[in-house]
Amino acid sequence: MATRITELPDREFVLSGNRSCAGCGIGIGLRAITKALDGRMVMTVPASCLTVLGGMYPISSVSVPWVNMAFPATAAAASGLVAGLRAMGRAGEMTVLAMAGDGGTSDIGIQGLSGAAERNEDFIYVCYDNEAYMNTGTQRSGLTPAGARTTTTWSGKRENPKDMPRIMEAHGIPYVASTSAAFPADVYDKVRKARDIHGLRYIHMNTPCPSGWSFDPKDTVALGKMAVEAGLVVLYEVVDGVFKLTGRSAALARSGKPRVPVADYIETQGRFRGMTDDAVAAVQMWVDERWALYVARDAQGA
Ligand SMILES: Cc1ncc(C[n+]2csc(CCOP(=O)(O)OP(=O)(O)O)c2C)c(N)n1
Ligand code: SF4
Ligand SMILES: [Mg+2]
Repeated sequence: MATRITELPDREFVLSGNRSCAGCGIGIGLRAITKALDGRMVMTVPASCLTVLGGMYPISSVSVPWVNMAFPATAAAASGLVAGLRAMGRAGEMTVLAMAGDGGTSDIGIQGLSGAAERNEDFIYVCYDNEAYMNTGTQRSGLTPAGARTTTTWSGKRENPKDMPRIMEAHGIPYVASTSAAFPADVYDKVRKARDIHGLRYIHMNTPCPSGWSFDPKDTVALGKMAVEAGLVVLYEVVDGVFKLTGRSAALARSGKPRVPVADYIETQGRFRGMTDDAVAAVQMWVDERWALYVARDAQGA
């Protein structure tokens, strides 16, 4: 049964007073992840906003072991941590967690991740997706949505984002999931399930970013939820090739009620300012096609 948010363990591994911006979605997601692993873990993290959240040596705001890694090398570092624990006879003692941003995952880190997935290395990889290179001041990544203005897409990005979970699925790994930091209990349940599976487990987590998306920090959770209501972010998991919608996305599909229009979501954020009606309609069509595919896969379990 799905965990309720009030049932999440009280123990905190992400401490207060960290250096991320107010309202950052990453901390919300990381709290749920560390709770799901009971802190029995070692993390590796590349250059990103997550390293800022973690803090600079000798100060850390996260009370689990953490290895900072070069930008493209997260999955290679995680593979090394797994091999090291195995060599020490300590492989069963803790989970190796690789956690990287959308740029560090879908662009610069994809070769190491693909290699690790091909070898089915025994770690969990979480891509937290704030939809741009935020740590360096908001440049577009392969996961930035169409229409979003960044410092490298002044008039709005033209391309739709890559489907990173499907790329990972194509590697035939045992577990792939899509979640959102706006639903911490959904994050918790997916990491908990992944913890007990061996091999490479990939979890894609949407993390709203008030600074880069240009919205009021108090609205992080509301906007994250709205993205799910619009079908822009879909909650699902694929266990040994079997696809299932989960949580709010499953309820939405079963209700048959209309999704929130993409235009309403776009209106909430400064990054989409100036998007033409045609560009919004194109994104709506893209979302509708993907949603139909998800619903069909859910019905087939494939
Ligand atoms: C090889 C290399 N190129 C560029 C950088 C500069 N850099 C550091 S963090 C970062 C952005 C990371 O973006 P993402 O992975 O999406 O994480 P976010 O900052 O959004 O959390 C960049 C470009 C670097 N550290 N190393
Ligand atoms: S720029 Fe965005 S992702 Fe980075 S710390 Fe600030 S709110 Fe979080
Ligand atoms: Mg990013």
